Order: sequence, then C-alpha cells, then structure tokens
Amino acid sequence: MSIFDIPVMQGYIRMCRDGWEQNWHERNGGNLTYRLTEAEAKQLSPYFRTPGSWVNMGVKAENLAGEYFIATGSGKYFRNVDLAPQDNLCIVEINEAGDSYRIVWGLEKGGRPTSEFPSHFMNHSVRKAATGGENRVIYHAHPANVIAMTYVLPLTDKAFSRALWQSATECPVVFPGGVGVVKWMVPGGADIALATCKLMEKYDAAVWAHHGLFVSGPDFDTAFGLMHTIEKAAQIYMLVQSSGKPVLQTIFDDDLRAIARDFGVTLREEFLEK
Ligand code: 2HA
Ligand code: ZN
Repeated sequence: MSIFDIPVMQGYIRMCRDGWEQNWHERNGGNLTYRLTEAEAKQLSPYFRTPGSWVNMGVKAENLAGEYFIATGSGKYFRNVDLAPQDNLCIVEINEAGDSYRIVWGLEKGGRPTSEFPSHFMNHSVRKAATGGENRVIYHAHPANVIAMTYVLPLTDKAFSRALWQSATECPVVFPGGVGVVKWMVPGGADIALATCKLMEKYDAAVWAHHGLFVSGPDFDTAFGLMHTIEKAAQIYMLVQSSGKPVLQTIFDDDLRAIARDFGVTLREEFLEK
C-alpha cells in the first residue's frame, strides 16, 4: 500500500496526465488544486510528514480554515507529474485563521504550491460558499483556442458565453450559466485573484484574456469535462472564423431556449436576444 493507491491521488494524477495529453500545459503552464474531504484527508494522513512551517498567503478565507488541499507545485510541469508525483505535487494544510498553509506531503525536492495558489484559494472559498460545500476542484490551463478567441471577440461575459453556446449544441447544457471574462492582467497576484473571484460567484468558469481558462467543479470529471467542453467549442468557433467562408447558419436564440426547455436547464436570460 502506498499513497498512490488511494483513489483521490489516482484521480488527481490522472487529471494532470490528461491535461498534458490535451496540450493544455506547455512547460510549467497551468495548475490544479483539490479540496480534500475529511475522509480523504484521514485516509492520506498516515503518509504525511512532520509539517513545514506556516506560510502566510496574503489572502484570507475563514470558510477554508483547517482544510487540506492537493496542489501542483510552483514551476513544476504537468508533463512530469505522473513520473514523480512526490516531487511535483504537495498536500497543504490551512491554519485555523484561514490565512496560512503548511506542506504536509510532497515536493520532496523542495518548492512551494503553485504561484496561483492565492487565486485558487480565494476561488475555492467563493465556490465552496456558492455551492453549499459541493465544489472541490479549481483548475487552470492554457487551451489554445480559448486563448485565440480572446484576440477576436469583445472581452465581455455575454460575447463569450453566446459564441461558445452557439459553437456546439451541448454547451448550453454543460454551462447554462455562461462563462465570465477577465481582461488581461498580470498573473499570480491578488488583483487577478479578486477579479476571478468576483466572476466565480456566478459562473463556474472564467476566461483569462490572452492567458487561459479557470474552471471549477465538484469532482475531477466535472471540472475536466468543463475545460474540455469549452475548449472544444472554442476550437469550433476558431475553425469557423478561419475557414474563410461566411457563416450561413448558427444555433439561434430560440434554439438555445428549446435546448434549455428540453434539458431542464436555465440559461442566463440576460445573454439571450429576442
Ligand atoms: O503555473 O499557468 O498562470 C503557471 C501558470 C500561471
Ligand atoms: Zn496560466
């Protein structure tokens, strides 16, 4: 028995490998965090070491006090995760104030959690509250077609949500709430964390202009599936745009309403037109 036999570890590592295989994680691009259930933390705890010292994050979330997260390491490559998870991932514990972490497992050759940990942490706080505790995954990647879209569309939630919904029939079913858009910002800081959090109060995905995509979900399948669905729709959008042919037809607003009715989902009304 090793820590790598525990299902949550296997699911996390598989998601890293799948993201790499999708070409979403060049070099050290992207990051993944997972908020452990109490039962999972207990199951993993025999493998924990004497913790390192507390590190203040510069952000605070009281609803995450005492939680444990699996996180990718800062500067680490998704490509390397499944070869040596213990060197590229870590498990961190959050203190009782909800403003500091300490490493209890992993990063055996040194390092710290992802540079986007403050963003992930604050988004976990927002999504945990918005979903009554259901949300556990925050995932950031660099899918090329979503990034390409941010050069040719207005950087508004409405423009992106509509373009994506109209690019593949399943999109309004998978993300009926639409997606948010963050204008270009310096990554890794408090500003992009706060801008993303504001959007994640109402969306489960946020596009980062000229950078990538941020998604959330209750489990690995749902979060990965959301990233995958949005990027596939973005690919179709960009294929159409670059085909050189005029757009003759699309999924119209009444079609979107018909999908919503038959699939029992509620589309964000302000994004629909007459
Ligand atoms: O982890 O993707 O946004 C590297 C990044 C920063
Ligand atoms: Zn990034």
